[in-house]
Amino acid sequence: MPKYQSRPAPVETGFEGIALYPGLLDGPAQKALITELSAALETEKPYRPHMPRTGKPWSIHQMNFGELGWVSRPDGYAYSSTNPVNSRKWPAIPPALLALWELVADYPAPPECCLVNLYDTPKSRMGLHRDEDEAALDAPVVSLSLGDTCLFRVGGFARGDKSGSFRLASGDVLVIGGPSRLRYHGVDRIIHGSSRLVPGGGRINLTLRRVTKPV
Ligand code: MD3
Ligand code: FE
Repeated sequence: MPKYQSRPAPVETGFEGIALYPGLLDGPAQKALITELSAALETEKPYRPHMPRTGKPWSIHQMNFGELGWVSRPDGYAYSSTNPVNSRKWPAIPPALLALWELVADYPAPPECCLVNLYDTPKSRMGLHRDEDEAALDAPVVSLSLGDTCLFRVGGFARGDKSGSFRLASGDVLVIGGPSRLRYHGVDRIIHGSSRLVPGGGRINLTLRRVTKPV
C-alpha cells in the first residue's frame, strides 16, 4: 500500500516522461507486499522463459498477474490470458498494486497486466529492449522495485543510441510514459546482497501495464 494519498514530486531522471519516486513504498509496505507475493508465487510458480527462435533461457524467472500476461514463445512475444505452464488464468493483480497505479499512472483505465520479473541470482540481468507489445502505447508502464538494488540502463530509440544508467532500490517506483515510452532499456546488473527484503535474496520487479486501448 503506498504511504501517500497524493503523490510526492518525482525526482528528475534526465529523460522527459520518466519519473522516479525514490522509496515511494516504505519498509512496512514493501514487507506487506513481499508477504502477499510470496503466498501467490507459492501456488503459481515462476518459470524460466526462453528467447523466441533461439530458445536460449533467460537469466530470470517470470510470472504474471492480471487479465493478460506477457509471455515469451518460440515464435515471438505475446500477451496471453493464460499461463503457458498450467493453461490456467493468471491470478488477479494484488489490490496494493492497483492502488499504486491509481496514484501515479494518470491513466483513465486500470492496468491489465502485472509482469513479475525475478532476478534471483547474482548474474540475473535483462538485455536492452523496447516494450512495444502493447496496443495502448499512450499508457505508461509503472515499475516497482523490491529487494536488491539494480543498475538500470535507459537508451534512445535505436539500439546503438547513447544511454545512461541509474540505480533502482527497493521501494522505488519508476513511471515511464510520454515521449520515453518506446526507449530502449535494460537491467545491467543486480547489486547482490544490497537488501534483505526478499527471502533468499535477489530483486523483484513488478511492471503494471495497460495492454488494450480502453473502449
Ligand atoms: C524505460 N523490466 O519487464 S522496469 C520489462 O527492472 C523490463 O525488470 C525492467 O524492462 C526490470 O520489460 C525494467 C522499468 C521500465 C519499464 C519499461 C520501460 C523502464 C522503461 C520502457 C521504456 C523506458
Ligand atoms: Fe522492458
